[in-house]
Amino acid sequence: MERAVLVGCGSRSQEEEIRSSLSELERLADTARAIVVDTLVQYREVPEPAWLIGRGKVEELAEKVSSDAIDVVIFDRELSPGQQANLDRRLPCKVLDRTRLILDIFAMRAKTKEGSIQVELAQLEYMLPRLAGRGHELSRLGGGIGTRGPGEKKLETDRRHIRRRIRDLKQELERVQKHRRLHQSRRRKMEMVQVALVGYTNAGKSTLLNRLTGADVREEDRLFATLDPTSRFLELPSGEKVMLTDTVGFIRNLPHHLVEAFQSTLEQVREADLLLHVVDASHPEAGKQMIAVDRVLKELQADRVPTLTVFNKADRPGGEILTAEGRSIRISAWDNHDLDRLKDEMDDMLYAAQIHGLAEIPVSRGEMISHFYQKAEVVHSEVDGLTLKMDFRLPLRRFERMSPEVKSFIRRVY
Ligand SMILES: Nc1nc2c(ncn2[C@@H]2O[C@H](COP(=O)(O)OP(=O)(O)OP(=O)(O)O)[C@@H](O)[C@H]2O)c(=O)[nH]1
Ligand SMILES: [Mg+2]
Repeated sequence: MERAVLVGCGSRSQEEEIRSSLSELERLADTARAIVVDTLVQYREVPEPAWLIGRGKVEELAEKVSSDAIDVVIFDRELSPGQQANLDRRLPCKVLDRTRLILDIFAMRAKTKEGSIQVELAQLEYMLPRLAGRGHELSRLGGGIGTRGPGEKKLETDRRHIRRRIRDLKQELERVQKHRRLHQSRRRKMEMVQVALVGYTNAGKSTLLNRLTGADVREEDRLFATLDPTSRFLELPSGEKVMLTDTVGFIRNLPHHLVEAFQSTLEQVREADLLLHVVDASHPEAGKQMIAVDRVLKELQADRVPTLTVFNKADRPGGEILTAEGRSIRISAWDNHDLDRLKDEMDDMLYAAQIHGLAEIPVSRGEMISHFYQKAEVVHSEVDGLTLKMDFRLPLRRFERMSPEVKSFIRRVY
């Protein structure tokens, strides 16, 4: 285990924010398998351009590193390439920032090929401007936190090699994604109604997927337990089947390179018919976490997707009184009755809108007639010569997903 010191900074007026962000950083450091020995905070109105924190504080830090045998100093803010270089020179240990730590955790967690490539790309794009020809200094730091690539292999630190590696990874990613799209049969997916679980890390997304569908995704009281999306069928009380997908959790100041690298995985969020925004309502910072999630959804252009806010962990005493912009529901993922209420609510949001229609089908097309009887509620039907005329009713969403061939028998919709 590596011994770490955490450093937070900002103006006095942000004291509370700085404290809570630091306690989150501590959980992140723990996830990356570091022991947090100490935490320093410096209040300054304006950050020092060359060092982020004041020069005196840097000296204090350097002393602590030597006397307490510290392996790594982790700053709670993103360091500019210049600040990184100066701190690297002055502090006799590894210097990381929040972004690099999150990237490192993602590297530990990546399981699938696609996930691994995406993380490594984000890591290299982050590192490139920070090397400034000093690749040898980074390699001097040895391994451990901040240098881990996917599968715990060491990250490339030579600039020339990094550039080539980025090019290769991008090509490989394209190939892997093409392959995935082919194999998951996009057409079939399009016909399925998609519901995506989104939310802050540790909100209970995987727990909900497991409880609702009997899936077996790892749920853990840790940050970023899930990286790769898992999808399962879920049958709603109406009998409609939807595809429910668990996604990677968000966090405040989610590294931009990561959001970019995960764009294609997160396509499922943008293309979903419904989002379940899961909130840990027992968390003292739940309100802020909701804002952070909304921000990422906007960045992913998913802020237009209909959303049900799920205030989870209602079995625990709550911190804040929470409200959501659209529809919301309070539940505990442990409570079966609550899960039924949640499914009813999903049904309502997805299938309440109904349409009526009139179809005319030749009586010889028995299979088409039975298709309508299966998919729609036939209100009235009569035979007119060689044609069967039927008045039917069905959820709008199901109508939208009918194939052009089926639709060609529909004369009127109202
Ligand atoms: N008390 C209580 N705990 C819950 C509830 N739902 C989930 N948890 C716990 O919260 C922790 C996080 O749950 P996960 O399902 O792993 O959270 P997640 O949103 O998938 O987290 P990431 O994958 O890290 O983004 C676990 O320890 C769960 O057991 C709930 O309704 N009540
Ligand atoms: Mg999860």
